[in-house]
Amino acid sequence: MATDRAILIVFTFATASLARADVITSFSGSTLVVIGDDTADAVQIQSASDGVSVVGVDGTLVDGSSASVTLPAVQRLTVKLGRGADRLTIRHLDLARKLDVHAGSGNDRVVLNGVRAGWTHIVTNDGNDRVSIEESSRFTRLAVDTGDGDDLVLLDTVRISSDLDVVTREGDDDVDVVATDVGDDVDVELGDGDDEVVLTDVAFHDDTDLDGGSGDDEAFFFGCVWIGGDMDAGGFGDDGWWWFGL
Ligand SMILES: [Ca+2]
Ligand SMILES: [Ca+2]
Ligand SMILES: [Ca+2]
Ligand SMILES: [Ca+2]
Repeated sequence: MATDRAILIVFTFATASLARADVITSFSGSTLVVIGDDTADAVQIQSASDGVSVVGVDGTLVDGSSASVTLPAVQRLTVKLGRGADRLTIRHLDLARKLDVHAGSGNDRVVLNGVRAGWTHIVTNDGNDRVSIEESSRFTRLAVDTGDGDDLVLLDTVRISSDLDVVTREGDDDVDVVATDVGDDVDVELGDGDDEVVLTDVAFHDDTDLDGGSGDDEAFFFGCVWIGGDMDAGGFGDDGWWWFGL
C-alpha cells in the first residue's frame, strides 16, 4: 500500500512539470530576444523605469521565474513563441529600431497597445489568430501575416510613416482598420475564404491595393476614407462594396 502511494506522488509531480510554459530571454548589443516553447506561453512586455520588463502570466515562467525580468537600453525586440495557443501583450513600449513577433501554429493572440517602433513584423502562422494594435501605436513600417486559419486583424489609432502590409491567407478573415494614418502604400491580401475588410476614418497617403482573393468577400467603408494615390481593389466583384460615407 505504501508503495502505491509513492508511485502516485511521483506521477503527479511529472505532469505538473510538463504543463508549465517556459520563456527565456537573451540580450546582445541592444537587442532583446524572447523565446517561448511549444506550449501555450502567456507573456507581457512593457516599459519599466529602468528598461524593458518581461513577465509571464497564468503560470508562464520567464527565465525560470514568475517574477519580471528587466533589461536596460533595449532598442530592438524579437519575440518567438513557437507552437501552442500563445498570448503576447506589449504595452507602452518605445523601441528605436525593429520589432519582430513570430507565433507558430495554434490560436495566438498578439496585442500591441501604445507601442512605438521602427520596422515591425508580426507573423502568427496557422491557427485562428487575433492581432490587435491600438492606443496610438506608431511604426516606421508595419507588416502583419496571420497565416492560414480564421484570423482577425484590428488596427485602431495607428500611425505608420511608410507602408502597411496585411496578409491573412486561407480562412475566413476580418481586417478592421479604424482612425489610422498610413504615410505611403497600403496592401491588404485576404486570401482564400469568406473575408471582410472594414475601413473607418482612415487616411492612406499613396497607392492602396485591397485584394479579397477567392470566396465571398466584402469591403465596408465608414466615415472619411481618404486615398492619396491609386486605388486598386480585386476579388470583391461578386460580393460588393459598401460605402457609407460621412
Ligand atoms: Ca508557445
Ligand atoms: Ca498561430
Ligand atoms: Ca492564422
Ligand atoms: Ca482569407
